[in-house]
Amino acid sequence: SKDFNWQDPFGLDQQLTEEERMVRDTARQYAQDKLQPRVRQAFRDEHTDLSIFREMGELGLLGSPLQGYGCPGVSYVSYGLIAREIERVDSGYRSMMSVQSSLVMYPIYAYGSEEQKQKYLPKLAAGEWIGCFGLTEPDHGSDPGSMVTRAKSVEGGYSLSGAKMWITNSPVADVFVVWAKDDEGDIRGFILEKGMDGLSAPKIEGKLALRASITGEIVMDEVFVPAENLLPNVKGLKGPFGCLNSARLGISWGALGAAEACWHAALEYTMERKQFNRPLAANQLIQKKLAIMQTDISLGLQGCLRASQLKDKNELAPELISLLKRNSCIKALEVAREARDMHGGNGISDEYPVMRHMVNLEVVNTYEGTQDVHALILGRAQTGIAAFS
Ligand code: TGC
Ligand code: FAD
Repeated sequence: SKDFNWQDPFGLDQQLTEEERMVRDTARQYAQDKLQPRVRQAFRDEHTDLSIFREMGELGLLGSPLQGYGCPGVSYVSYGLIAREIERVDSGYRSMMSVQSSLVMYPIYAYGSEEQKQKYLPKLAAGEWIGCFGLTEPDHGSDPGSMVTRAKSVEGGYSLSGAKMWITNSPVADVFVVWAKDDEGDIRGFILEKGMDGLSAPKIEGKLALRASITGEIVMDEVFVPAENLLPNVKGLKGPFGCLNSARLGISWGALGAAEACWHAALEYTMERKQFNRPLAANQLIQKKLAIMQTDISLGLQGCLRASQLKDKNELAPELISLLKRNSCIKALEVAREARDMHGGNGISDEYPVMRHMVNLEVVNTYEGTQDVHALILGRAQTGIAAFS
């Protein structure tokens, strides 16, 4: 009989290419050596460490699946493996990476002019510039198609007015990819830059989760945006959704990375901790919880691998991304809550990672489409009926 690897029941490792394993090892080493030691204090102080963008840039972790313009051009499997390793430490760090990669660099790469690509991508890839993505508005979250931000045609370009809400990185961003409706009512993408007249990005205070990643608004009061800053090659909601297809795939891997951290912490803790004169892990109830964690995580990762391989062949349907994003978030939250419970009183302390992961995963479950919105996308695919509209 073959050996059973309890940490990797499906042998995910053997299904990766040499390059994917190398990328995974680079990301893991960076995350464990450089991010893990900083996260507790960063979360406590609500501190976003901007040097992380540079460090990630140097290792090729920003815009990693893009080709050229200073990007490494690795597979989407590798992109997912990076997200998993970073989020094993903290969902906020993965957020910084995935917004920059999938929501800022990708739209410039996929919909931008040659001049835009040359101007922005190398600096974003190096982490010299920080980017943010403005789709959500105060009154339009799950339904971005109803956005009210306007791009009025004016001499030489556009005048943008409106507000975006809950925007990762915005208070520290140099580059803002903003979605707004033009005079015809079509959604278009614009590249704004820090310092433009009428543009501000106040920080949102009082976040109880994702505290290592800064979040803000984008307020635009007749910001003049030159015509050359319009993303020329896309129109309509498929613009922002095209970016979300990559970001959501990364989140599917990432959330399971956070879940793995919680599972392993729960195992270690219950092996060490004794009650009633024996390790907690000797109890059937505890072992069953560990088995459920192992099952949900390993099945989920196998799904992510399959989807990313399809993405690498350009054969991935957005509905499968919805299925995985939703499943990973739900399962990761369940794992984190159980792991928190298994740590007893210690579980609420930041000496242990479980409660931080648990509250972070509440955000991950909400952004990039809530679990119920993804359920409705899957419901529509089965019934042909769009229940949200
Ligand atoms: P719907 O009628 O379904 O579609 C409108 C147009 O968009 C196209 N489309 C897609 N294209 C590419 N990929 C996809 N996944 C697409 N989904 C839709 C569609 O083909 C259509 O094109 P066309 O040419 O026919 O016009 O649009 P709807 O308004 O009915 O959409 C409903 C719904 C619920 C599916 C959608 O609005 C939705 O997904 N809502 C969730 C909003 C969301 O995910 N927001 C994310 C904000 S960004 C963020 O959270 C970043 S956090 C990152 C971090 O910090 O890590
Ligand atoms: P709502 O849409 O008001 O939803 C509230 C509840 O109602 C949810 O449970 C939802 O599932 C449910 N609901 C909504 N519609 C329906 C329906 N038709 N049927 C049944 N239930 C429904 N956005 C960006 O553009 N860029 C970013 O960088 C970004 N970063 C973020 C970072 C953080 C920390 C957070 C918290 C959010 C971020 N977001 C970002 C915004 C995020 O995408 C939205 O919060 C999310 O899409 C949900 O929108 P909402 O908050 O307006 O909730």
